[in-house]
Amino acid sequence: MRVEKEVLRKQIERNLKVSFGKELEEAKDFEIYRALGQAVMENIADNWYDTGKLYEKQKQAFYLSAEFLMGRALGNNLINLGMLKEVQELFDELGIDYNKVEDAEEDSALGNGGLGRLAACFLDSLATLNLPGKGYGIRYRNGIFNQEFRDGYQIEKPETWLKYGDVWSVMRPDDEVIVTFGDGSVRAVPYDMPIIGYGTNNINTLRLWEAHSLVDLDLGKFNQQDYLHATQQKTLAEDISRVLYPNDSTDEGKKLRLKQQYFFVSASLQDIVKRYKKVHGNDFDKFAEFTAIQLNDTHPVIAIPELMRIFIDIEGISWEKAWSIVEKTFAYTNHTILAEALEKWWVGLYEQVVPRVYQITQGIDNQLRELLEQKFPGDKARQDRMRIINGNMIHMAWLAIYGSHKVNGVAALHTEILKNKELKDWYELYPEKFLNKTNGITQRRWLLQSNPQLASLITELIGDAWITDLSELKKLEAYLDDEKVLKRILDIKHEKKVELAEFLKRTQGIEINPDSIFDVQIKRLHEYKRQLLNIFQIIGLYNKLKLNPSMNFTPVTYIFGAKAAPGYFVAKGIIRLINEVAQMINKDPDVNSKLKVVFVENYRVSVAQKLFPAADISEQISTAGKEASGTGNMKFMLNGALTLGTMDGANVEIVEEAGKENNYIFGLTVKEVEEMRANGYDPHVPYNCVEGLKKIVDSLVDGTFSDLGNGVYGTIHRSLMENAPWHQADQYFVLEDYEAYRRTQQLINKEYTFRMDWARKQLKNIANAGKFSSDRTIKEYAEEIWNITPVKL
Ligand code: B1N
Repeated sequence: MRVEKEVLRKQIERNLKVSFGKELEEAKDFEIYRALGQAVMENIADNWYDTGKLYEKQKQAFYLSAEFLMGRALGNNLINLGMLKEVQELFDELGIDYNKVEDAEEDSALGNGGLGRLAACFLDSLATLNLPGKGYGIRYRNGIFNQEFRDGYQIEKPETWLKYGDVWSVMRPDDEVIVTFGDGSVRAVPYDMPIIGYGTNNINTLRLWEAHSLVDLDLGKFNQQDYLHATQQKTLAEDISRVLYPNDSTDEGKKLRLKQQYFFVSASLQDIVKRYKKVHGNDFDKFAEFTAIQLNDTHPVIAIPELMRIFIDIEGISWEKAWSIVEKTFAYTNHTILAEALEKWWVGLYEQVVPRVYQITQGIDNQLRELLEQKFPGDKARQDRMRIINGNMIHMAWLAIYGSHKVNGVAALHTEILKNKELKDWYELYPEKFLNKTNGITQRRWLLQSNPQLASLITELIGDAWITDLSELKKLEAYLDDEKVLKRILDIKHEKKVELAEFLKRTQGIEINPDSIFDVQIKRLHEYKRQLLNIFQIIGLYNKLKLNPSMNFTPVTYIFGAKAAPGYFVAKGIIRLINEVAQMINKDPDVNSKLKVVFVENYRVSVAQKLFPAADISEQISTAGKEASGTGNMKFMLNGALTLGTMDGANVEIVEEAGKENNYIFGLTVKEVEEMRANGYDPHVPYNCVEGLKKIVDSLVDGTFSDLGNGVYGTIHRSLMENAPWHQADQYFVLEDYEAYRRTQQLINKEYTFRMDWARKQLKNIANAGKFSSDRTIKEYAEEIWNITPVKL
């Protein structure tokens, strides 16, 4: 988009005057950020409107998701509009520090982790590819909590991104709808965010719903001076979109969570049907020809009975016809096989919250039972396993598969596990429904924006086509033996490490050495992701360095970033342990020139953008079979970090593309994990046999470390060493994989010193990251699931 610098300056000055009553010279960074954001919104208004009109007559894909983890918008929007350079020049002329203005924006953090960030990357790709697609979700007033450390423990603070409103959202009062629950109705008010494609005029939309009360104030109660109850209804309604549930990969099962799900699903479907009728009238025969709805995990799956309700009760369509449209409309993505994540609702709760939808869900369950008796006559066990309503619980994944025409996993290995294990019964019933869609990330945010130095080098070498076609990176292989290029890759990595070191000094007062290896594990805290394995290896290293200070060793900085679900006791204990080990090591003059441990506080998208480019090693060490895909692994790869990982999730495909010899793969495979489980794994074997391991494990309970009396270290120790009714000892194979992990770390420590060989491995990874663009993923969804085609403004 071409906007003259002079015009932009005038817009900013005008907005500062209108919104804040200030001249440019008096304005604070935050106010300038707002004024610039407003100017962007003004400049895109026509294209945004025209894109909406253009899509009306097309088949559209609607991405229903309880989470969108967008991060900051300013830098990304300016880059995608092609305005960043002009803005930076203008700010230079005006003596404004652009970076400070960018930093004034709060992250939009309406998600927990990978699932929410994937949704955000998908929106970027849809817009960039000129695909008629739209996101629907919830406008949580409070996103994922802010994390602080006190005594090494995580403390949660409310996140308040909407404290001063949001410059990127536009309220659309005319599109308000009513959502009705068993105990009353609320207003759903939509806010639209523009999703600006890179190098195109198309501007897509993310529509987020806010819950409001039908009545603002009970005047009767107010007049009786009962002020608390006078606003009670308002508060109860607004509670629905108040806060994001902070669980990643666990089911909450709470009434408010079900209300949130039904709230945004019902509002979105009403919106979709209304728009369809505007163009096609009451002819619903073509509904599925013009509408594709993707269900992002089971969180929006109540959409299946809800669309049935709308068709039958409101549009007067027969059950049979309604069902055939529904099946053709929906598709479902599964993101995890963890048992604790599988959503099941208690029938009593579900019936109370959505009574009519419950009746329809019963109807769907009955219909499925008939089908199962037909397909598997007499196979009572199988029929029971597959029932949607079973033992007073409603199984949302089964509802999703039955009501969708396509079901996908998020990496090749994950999809195979779905077909052969977790969803085997369903795969046997509907083999044609299942397919894989390996996740991806947007190179616009994760390379072009986060690592402009590497982006420039790449563009200098192979041109800039990679920005919208990441497979172009393959051309970088021509430089594998070009020492000048390899040297520049090393220099850029060093520059990003210096930038990160400065950031950590400024924000946490910690000094780290950019010449040390930066070994980074950033992801939600979960036992299956095995941050514990990482810190155990560090403790072992510390013990060894203490005994042998002159040991040949390349200095390493271990960097962690992770939030724990507030109710996840063990995860919070692991955070405390990492912080305690960090403190012990960092203050020990015997080792702290060689070893450092940093736990980055309040890890989030904007901080991730500084961490990925600075990493030498990408820690992807989940127990094989547990991580559905991972997407951080792809961001590291694209920025030239080598993967230290297990054969899990998309790691498998990463090393398939870049070569095992250019990464560091270790540990049990899925098959080996299964065999060990079947043959009875006893963690006492590695505990007693692996050198140094007993001392590490015992340090949890022998007084070396202290959990300050809450008993969490004891709990962790028992979870490793003792069987319990609900899990096997060391169910994530931390002790079993320890030695292989330690050896691989040792190998890295040596190979890192061969700088040119290391740089070549980096380049191999970068050059083969093309597959992991979300552009590729979205093209596959568009062609194989949604059947939508690009239409350019
Ligand atoms: O989804 C990501 C994957 O890359 C990760 O491997 C996977 O763990 C993640 C309930 C989840 N699976 N399930 C969730 C999130 C919130 C919630 O309330 C489950 N997140 C994933 C993208 O495919």
